[in-house]
Amino acid sequence: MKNILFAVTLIVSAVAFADNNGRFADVDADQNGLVSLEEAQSIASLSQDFAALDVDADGQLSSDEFQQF
Ligand SMILES: [Ca+2]
Ligand SMILES: [Ca+2]
Repeated sequence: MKNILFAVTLIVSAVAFADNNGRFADVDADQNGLVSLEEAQSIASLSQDFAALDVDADGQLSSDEFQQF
């Protein structure tokens, strides 16, 4: 039973990761490879976490910074 739960957890994590990767291109509306605060507004929780995610504080999220979301 525990093994099944573990497998389900792995699958859910993998799906969540793939979803996040796909989302970067969606959120990056002008496709410049960076997510601005304005672009981040399309996801409420992303705009809330924006300052924390923007590690180098340049006002843009790189794909690396976005992966932490
Ligand atoms: Ca952009
Ligand atoms: Ca940044």
